[in-house]
Amino acid sequence: MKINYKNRWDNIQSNLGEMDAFVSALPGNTRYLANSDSPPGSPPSSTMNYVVIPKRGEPIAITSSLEEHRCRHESSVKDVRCWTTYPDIESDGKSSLDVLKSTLSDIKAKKIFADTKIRLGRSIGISVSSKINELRSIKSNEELDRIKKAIKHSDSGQSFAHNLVESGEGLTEKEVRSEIDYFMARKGIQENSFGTIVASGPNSAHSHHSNTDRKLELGDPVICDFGVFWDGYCSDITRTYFVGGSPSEEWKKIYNIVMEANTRSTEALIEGSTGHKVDKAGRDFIRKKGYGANFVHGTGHGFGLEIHEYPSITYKSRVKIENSMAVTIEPGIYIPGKGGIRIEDDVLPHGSDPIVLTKAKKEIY
Ligand SMILES: [Mn+2]
Repeated sequence: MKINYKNRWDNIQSNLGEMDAFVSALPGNTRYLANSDSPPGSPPSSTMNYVVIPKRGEPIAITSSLEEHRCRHESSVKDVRCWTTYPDIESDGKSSLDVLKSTLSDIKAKKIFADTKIRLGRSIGISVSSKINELRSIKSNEELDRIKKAIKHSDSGQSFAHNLVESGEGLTEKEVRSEIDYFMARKGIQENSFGTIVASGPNSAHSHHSNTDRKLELGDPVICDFGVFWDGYCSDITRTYFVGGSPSEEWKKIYNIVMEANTRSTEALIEGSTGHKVDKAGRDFIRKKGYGANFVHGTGHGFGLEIHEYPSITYKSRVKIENSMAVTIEPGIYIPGKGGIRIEDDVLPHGSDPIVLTKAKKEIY
């Protein structure tokens, strides 16, 4: 199913009010408006510096000579304007800002919305608007199609990781990471959503660990947190496994507290609820079991074109939950010096029956 860019441009235009144009400069947003099928890469995070959506007429993309040909090939925007500092190359200006200024003058834009601050001088009134984040948070069927494919590959990566970790005594975190990444790369994924995290034993107490040469020991909890891009959209999943396959009674107890918190927050993800209530549902259970101080992060976040996007599901979040607002639910308990457990799913609000998109097994211990 093809992405309907015209729809996205129309939505932006109908939210312009008194403004003459919307200028997008953030990579997730330029991809949303002009090129969703390519993953962000690293670098560049987008082939375009700016996408301009005028009140009337066709959108304009601004790119550098380095990216021009790829941009013309991949972008849904037909009017591509190029900047370069090289005299041999035909261009519309010497910097992205030069080309943006001349473009805004061409379309006679005096007042604009932008997704971030841009230094345009005094002649143009600029207001920062986050409306595009809200539009992006509600996923269309075409987007969900891509997200589900990304999830399918990270699910199979998890079932690979499950076997590897349980029988992986003596392997280093980096070795486990490499095996998981290679397994998913061979399945034809575009790229990883972020650097795959394998955190073992005491290292699993750090919610965002960077992989080390530590060798997996029998009985260790091992947090495996990763995701992949498929046709420009990503997935994000965490499971915790135990080396040897049989955790101590204490770890088993903590594992099942996190499982229950995951279930409670997932069940609270209903249309019309709030981010706060979703966070509180799992957090209250963890607190009641005596681990309130060990759940050190928010419950989840939106994902799609980027691994972290609007909304965030935290204790302070006021966001109203809407159908098809794809988010993660990822409670965790971390005990400094000992280790941690995190169980993360990708979930889609759907009336009062949220749909858990991630299928990798978690009822394990
Ligand atoms: Mn996450």
